[in-house]
Amino acid sequence: ADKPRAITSRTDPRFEVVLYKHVGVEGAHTLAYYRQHGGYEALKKALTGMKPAEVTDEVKRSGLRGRGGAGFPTGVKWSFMPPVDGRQRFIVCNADESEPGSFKDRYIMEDDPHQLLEGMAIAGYAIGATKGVLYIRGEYYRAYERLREAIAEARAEGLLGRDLFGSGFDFDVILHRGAGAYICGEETALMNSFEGLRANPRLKPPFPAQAGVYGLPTTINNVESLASVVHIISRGADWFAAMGTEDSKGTKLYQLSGPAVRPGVYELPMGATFRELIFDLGGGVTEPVKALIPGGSSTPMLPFTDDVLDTPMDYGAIVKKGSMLGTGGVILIPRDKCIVNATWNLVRFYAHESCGKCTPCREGISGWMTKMYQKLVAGLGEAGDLELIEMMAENIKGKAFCPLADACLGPVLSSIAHFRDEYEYLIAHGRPMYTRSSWWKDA
Ligand code: L3W
Repeated sequence: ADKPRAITSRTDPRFEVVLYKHVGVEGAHTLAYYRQHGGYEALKKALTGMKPAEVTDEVKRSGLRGRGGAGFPTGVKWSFMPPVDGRQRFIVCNADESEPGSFKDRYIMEDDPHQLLEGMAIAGYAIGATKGVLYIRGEYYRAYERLREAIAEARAEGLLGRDLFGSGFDFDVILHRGAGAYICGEETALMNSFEGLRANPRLKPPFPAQAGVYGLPTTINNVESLASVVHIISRGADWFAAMGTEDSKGTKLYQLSGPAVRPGVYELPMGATFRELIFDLGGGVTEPVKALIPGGSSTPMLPFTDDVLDTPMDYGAIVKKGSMLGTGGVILIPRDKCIVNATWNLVRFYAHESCGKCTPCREGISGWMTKMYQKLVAGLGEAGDLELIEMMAENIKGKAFCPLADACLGPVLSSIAHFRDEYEYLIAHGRPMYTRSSWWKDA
């Protein structure tokens, strides 16, 4: 309870906080506050001074890449929308933030909801969508309430609805709550869930631009991506592209959890290093750490070495180290935590969240992989079990219907690759190398 809810690097003189500038400020969620601080000026600028294609070009030039985890270029995605043909089109905001270790979108929605609504309206204008669908994770009730109030305020002031800023452009937002399933963050499962269907992923292609919500042209972006658009339009693509690295532009919301002195959310220019995040801003660690997960639980863990700590947190550099940026949700794993049990915790999560549609995930992750980990953490592992897990992983990888099964293999294969000795110790001795774990009876 004494931990700060969200920290920004506002005190760091090297750069300006953009997306989180008003997060944590009392009253920042109100329309009055937002407008006092320049709110909806970017939307006005787009609607009254730019053609839709110019907005898309500006976002393309900025180099913004999707902040939901995959890093797909946002402006390029917008340009996949077919030519306007009279059919209803949708801009969908994926606010189903559920990736373990990710908690950045939440505070935008709770403390600065108009920033997101403005970003959605600008995106809607760019792609010709008059309807926005804001699909929010069911557990985010406070954020849901704040967004509901913000939508009502914006409608009352004519910032949502008909003929915005006298431009002739109509735009409104439908706020839809999920019911607590991680799979709804997968974009096609999200659309099924929104339509009232069971949240099974759909086959891609067709991509959402061709056949999205109700089979109509749709673009889906993450909360942080849409919030970034507001600033790209108000300050220009060059300003955004001047921050970051060659392949990763702008600022990014990094999340720090685990045994850090100051866990929280930090906004940094793309390409800041893990060391800056963990030590300069996070205040260091409260106990020895052996591994870090760079971008949410789906991204393979890396050993906590000087080489990894000095890696820039951008889309390219982390891939070279064998993992990926993902959502930027950095999780620290203490040295004294049994790695097999830590991994089992994640396997259990994916097994529970699998939708069961495809065999590799249903039988592979929720079935066999789960049984193997249950066996290991019970101290009943045998010679050959690790090879069996690796063989199973090889047969699941790339063969499941959506990324969920591969996401589970991230922690499994990386923990075996970097901490094989811990697995082997547990198998050989029937007890873990590190016993500071609540599950282990004689700890
Ligand atoms: C048109 C093409 N559109 C790709 C679009 C596609 C989507 C975006 C990214 O998973 C990752 C996953 C998690 N024509 C296209 C195209 N697109 N090719 O681009 O697509 P994709 O398939 O690369 O990724 P995805 O299915 O969106 C996202 C990882 O993120 N992750 C995060 C998970 C959880 C959260 C959360 O809780 N908020 O983000 C962490 O690592 O593993 O690999 O829009 O349609 N040819």
